[in-house]
Amino acid sequence: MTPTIDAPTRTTQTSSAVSAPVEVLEWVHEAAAWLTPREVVWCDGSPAEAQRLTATLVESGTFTPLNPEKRPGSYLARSEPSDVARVESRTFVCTTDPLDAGPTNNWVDPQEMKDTLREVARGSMAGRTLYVVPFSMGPLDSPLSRPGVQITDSAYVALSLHTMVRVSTTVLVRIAEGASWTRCTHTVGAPLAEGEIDSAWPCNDTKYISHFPESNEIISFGSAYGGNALLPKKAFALRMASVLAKNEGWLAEHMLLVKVTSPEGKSYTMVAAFPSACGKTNFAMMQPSLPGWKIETLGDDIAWLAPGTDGRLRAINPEAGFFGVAPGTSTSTNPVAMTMLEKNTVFTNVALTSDGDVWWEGMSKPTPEGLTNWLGESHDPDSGEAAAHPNSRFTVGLEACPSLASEWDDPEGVVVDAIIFGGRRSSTVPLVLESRNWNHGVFLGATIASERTAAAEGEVGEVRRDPFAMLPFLGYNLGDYLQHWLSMGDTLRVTGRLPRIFQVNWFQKGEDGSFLWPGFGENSRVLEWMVDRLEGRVAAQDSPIGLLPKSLNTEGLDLDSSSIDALTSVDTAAVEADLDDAEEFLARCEDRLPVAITEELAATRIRLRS
Ligand code: OXD
Ligand code: MN
Repeated sequence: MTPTIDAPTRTTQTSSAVSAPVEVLEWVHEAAAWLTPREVVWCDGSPAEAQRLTATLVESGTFTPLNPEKRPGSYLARSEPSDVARVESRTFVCTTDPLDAGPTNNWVDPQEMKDTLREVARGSMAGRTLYVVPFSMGPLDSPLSRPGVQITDSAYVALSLHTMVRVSTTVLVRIAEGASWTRCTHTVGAPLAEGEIDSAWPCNDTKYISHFPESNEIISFGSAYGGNALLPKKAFALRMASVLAKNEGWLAEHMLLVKVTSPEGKSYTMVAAFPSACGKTNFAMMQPSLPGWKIETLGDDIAWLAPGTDGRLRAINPEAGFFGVAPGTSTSTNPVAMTMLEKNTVFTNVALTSDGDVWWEGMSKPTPEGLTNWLGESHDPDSGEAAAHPNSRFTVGLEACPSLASEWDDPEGVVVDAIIFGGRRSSTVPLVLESRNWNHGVFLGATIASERTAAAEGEVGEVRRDPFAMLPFLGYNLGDYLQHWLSMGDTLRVTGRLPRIFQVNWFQKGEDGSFLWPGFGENSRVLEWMVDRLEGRVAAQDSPIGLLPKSLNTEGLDLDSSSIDALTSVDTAAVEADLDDAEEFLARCEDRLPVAITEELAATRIRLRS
């Protein structure tokens, strides 16, 4: 146990001193000497603290309170127009050996990055409050959880952390007892001069989202938006955690987590990896169209998976909230989310209605009159511009979700029955298939590609390879990651309890450009097929790319046989071209690409040609 001393609380905001381990205290003192905040506030995650932060944000103009009769306890924030999404080009993995960051990350030497940041961020908290936020990823005291501490000079970020993770001073006790923890430093990079009026969304045009896996540390400069700033989310729970997971024998994945119950009353846990903005939140809250089926939500973005003492793969959602994409969410696409968002929600970059409520594209038709757009300007419906930013978001706690599964806070996690990989592909990838075995499943994960959306900077619509939906989130070499997945199979195989692996694509389009598959609640038909496979109730049809449904429950759907055929068959030429692209992409791993992946690729080619 490391010694603790009472952390000085140079603030009127916290009523009592927090007992902090010396290592945390020293880190905060060093950061304060470098970043020179006006004051340091130690956060405890209490409702009273959330109220104080909210009041600060209303006072500073960051939050516009919404009409309490329409959206009680809810607020609208508008970011700077330049700070609206994750900035992958400014996201760095800093390892001594560039090969450890691998071919898919922006690499900088750790010392060089530290030296740069020391200069760039010197004094950047001047005139601001440094909030110290201790948090647990996952249920406090779960063997699967990990602690961290974020310092931030953004009240918006500190409040969002209250929703997104379990903020608690108990974490400081665990650190004092010896738990290793992740240091997360965040500054918006906008020092305030004496007497200067603050902007509603302080940030800096220069941004650095830097990860130091060797010292278990993250430093983020210049942005207050989402994954750039809420460091426990993408930076810790995926990039840093993926490294911890490789070293410790578990998996940190960009996956939703759901409990699916069949009409027989039997429950199955499924995890599903999809690239950003492919509908993970809608899937996680799906209302099955098939009678008797039930889906309960455990998580919509990140899952940590580890073999339990029983040898089975178990999962937790390390987060405690949703930071979901608003556009496209409606009572028809996601009624559960619409109920969840009725109150106590922070909206960022959505449109404001004339009666003080929120609106976004896809929420309702027609577009209401008198909207104020995400930039705070009067919206011109004829402009062709969106009123809400395509990456506008809601931030709300897990417990607000009407379909939340009771196991969401279970420290033991849930046993995983099936792993699903998906992407947004208008062609080439069928509606559903099952992998031939674990290694083939890893190959399917390795070859995911998806059409880009607005969740990150870049050309919307362009197909990019996104292995395991982890391309922007992997903290180490992709080749080593694929090997780690293969090795996890070896571990789980010993106990004979391997989850089954499936691939899906809800987004195939017909010649007229419209979606072939109705999606949303109708996706339960695909889950039914998976459950039938798990139970050994249906045979599958072998194909060069995996096991396809012999028949799928399409009863009552307005689908002609040619659509069903397109959804469940193999387009050999398109698959060959896709394999070429995947092969070229994976070749970037050079000699770290596992032989088993090369073998799966070759075997698929042989099957396609025979
Ligand atoms: C997210 C993302 O915000 O994947 O979840 O970009
Ligand atoms: Mn995500």
